[in-house]
Amino acid sequence: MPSILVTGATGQIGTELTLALRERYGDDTVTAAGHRREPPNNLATGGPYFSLDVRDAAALDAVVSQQKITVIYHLAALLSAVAESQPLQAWDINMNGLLNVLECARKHNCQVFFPSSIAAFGPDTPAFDTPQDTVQHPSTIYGITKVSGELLCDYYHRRYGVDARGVRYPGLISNQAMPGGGTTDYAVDIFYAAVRQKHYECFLRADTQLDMMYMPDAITAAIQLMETDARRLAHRNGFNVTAMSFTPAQLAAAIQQHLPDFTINYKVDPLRQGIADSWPRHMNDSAARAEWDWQPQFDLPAMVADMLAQITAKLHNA
Ligand code: AKB
Repeated sequence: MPSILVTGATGQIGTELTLALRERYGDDTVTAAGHRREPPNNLATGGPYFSLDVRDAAALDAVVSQQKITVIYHLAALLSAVAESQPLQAWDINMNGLLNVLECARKHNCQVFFPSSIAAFGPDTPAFDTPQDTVQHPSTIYGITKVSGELLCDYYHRRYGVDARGVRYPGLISNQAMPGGGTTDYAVDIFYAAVRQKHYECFLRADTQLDMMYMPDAITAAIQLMETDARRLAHRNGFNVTAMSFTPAQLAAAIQQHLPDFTINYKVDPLRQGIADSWPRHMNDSAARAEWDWQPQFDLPAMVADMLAQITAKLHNA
């Protein structure tokens, strides 16, 4: 049985991943570590929980030693828009945090999951059918930390044999912990606004097409990749994965299928629009499909139906 540590456990991915891992492997075998946000009750009391800043190498090492950790899902990071407003802090958290995790993994022989992003690509990357192996010249500090992270994980595998693996996530849509400071956050915010006030003011242009994924598929991707027999993997880090690709106008139209009164207007935020315009529109994820059987379950209509049902119930019970 693995003994797992999830860093960034109170974040958008971490909250749901921790609960899914506890369900799969047992509550006591999954240690959650968060830093900036208060942990929700089910995270803090459902299994081991530590308050941990991943930049503190000694504190990280102490948790890994004490809990006899064998697998680290390293999710602690600043997202694209907030990183752009604090580039030095983004570098510090995203790069030094990862370096500490990889050093710990080297020392304690742990497997590592590192989430890269569509942000690891830049304006000169092919925007459609974006290949697995292609030009990576990101123009944001977040993207620079993501492409550097992919390379660092590959380096630790080649040089020290650390079993580091990862995917390039698209925008993630979820209904438990809110995302914070990302460019694709509109695709979550829109659902809360649709249920609460039947109107949303979108900070991206109507025609901004981006890859997206519903959180249950994102969780499956991480666990499935980590459990794949290493002999199948020609790549290790930065697997392109996507489930759907749409624009804000298309998402609004899908919501209107359920809520005909829903309306949207656009007030473009130049920072986040500039970031979105530098990312690919639709990635090719055939390497993930071939090497570890990646297969998303949710397309746009299925995701919208589930999101509206979950958020309606959540706001009703609040
Ligand atoms: C963001 O918008 O910053 C993230 C991402 C695509 O990595 N959701």
